[in-house]
Amino acid sequence: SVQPTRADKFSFGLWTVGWPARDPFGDATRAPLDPIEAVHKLTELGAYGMTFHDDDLVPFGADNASRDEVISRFRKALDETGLVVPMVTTNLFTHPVFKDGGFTSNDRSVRRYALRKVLRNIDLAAEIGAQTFVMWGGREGAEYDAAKDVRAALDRYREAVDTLAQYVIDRGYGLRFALEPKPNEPRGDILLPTVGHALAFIASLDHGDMVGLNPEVGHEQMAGLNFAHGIAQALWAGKLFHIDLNGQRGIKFDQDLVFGHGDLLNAFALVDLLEHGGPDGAPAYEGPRHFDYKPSRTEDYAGVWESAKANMRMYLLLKERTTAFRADPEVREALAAAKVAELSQPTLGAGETVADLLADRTAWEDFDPDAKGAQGYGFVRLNQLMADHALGAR
Ligand code: 3MF
Ligand code: MG
Ligand code: MG
Ligand code: MG
Repeated sequence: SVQPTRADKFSFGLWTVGWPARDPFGDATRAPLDPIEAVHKLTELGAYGMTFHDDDLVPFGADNASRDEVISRFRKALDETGLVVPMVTTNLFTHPVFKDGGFTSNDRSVRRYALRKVLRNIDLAAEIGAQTFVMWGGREGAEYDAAKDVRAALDRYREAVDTLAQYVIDRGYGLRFALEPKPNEPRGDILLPTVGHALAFIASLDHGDMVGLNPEVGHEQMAGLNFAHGIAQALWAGKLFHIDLNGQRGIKFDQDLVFGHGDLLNAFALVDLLEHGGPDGAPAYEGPRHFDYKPSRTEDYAGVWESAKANMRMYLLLKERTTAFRADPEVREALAAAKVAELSQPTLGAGETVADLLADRTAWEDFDPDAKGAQGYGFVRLNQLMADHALGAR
């Protein structure tokens, strides 16, 4: 069915449906959205969760009394609806104090303040029952090469993440961290620009076991990269802790379109991987299906809720189509002809040594590279079958 239910684990950032549509060239086109209304509306539409930045819920600089009041009002709405908060994230990018970064600002006092802000937010995340704490370092970067010592910045980034992870251990919180890569925007160049850069960074941490990724469709596609490939590598590394689903049309500014409204075939491949890429065709990812999109600036609130529905509908349509794709006997035959499963077979035999390989005449002396070079792989036929299924033609 393409009717969303809680079992689908759809979640939305409060900053997505709540985006008043201010952009660098124009004013807001929508009035602010009350977080309580967002909780009720998203529940009605079939979502199971909502996520937020500290400052989405409690305005930056609010005093303790008003902070407590906002949070208790919000918790009441969660209790009434049963909506959960699987993830909380942190805003180290809006206030001018973070214009040169939070964890990696050249100014040490700003770095200390950023850590304090995040520690406070981690307490809230644990209190509200989140499992994942996402960190997107949108201001951790530079425009000018001489202005940033990138190796020192990575040292400070590592120091910050390890410090926060140690705090989570000391407090006994069950939280895990997920870093969100992005190549640029708002900084000219952001640190940890892609899934691959972030994986290499995580491998250098003291508490790397508690730290994974929150990759976003558009962030990889902004750099011309294949998102489904990035997710496959994150899964391969055991680091897909969370995901930001949305749409992007090629290498340009961060569009944050509805999921599937950008590169539809890559979205098909992604849902196929998430839903059927585990052992024996089981899902490869069990976490929230989280949307981080922006309802376009042209939309009023009716359009906002239509776009929220569109995200879930696109995901469920693709889930349905990928299930049909996997069940189609002709697809199975085309996959076999393309030797897709043969790649899972180790290149050396069980117990085979390099000496054995050197002694195997079929691997070299009797191997006919010209004959093998002439063979067709049938990949285009396979891709057309995928396109047929994506278009509902089979
Ligand atoms: C920016 C983003 C961010 C992150 C968020 C952490 C404002 O392009 O994607 O959204 O997703 O800060 O979840
Ligand atoms: Mg984004
Ligand atoms: Mg985006
Ligand atoms: Mg995001």
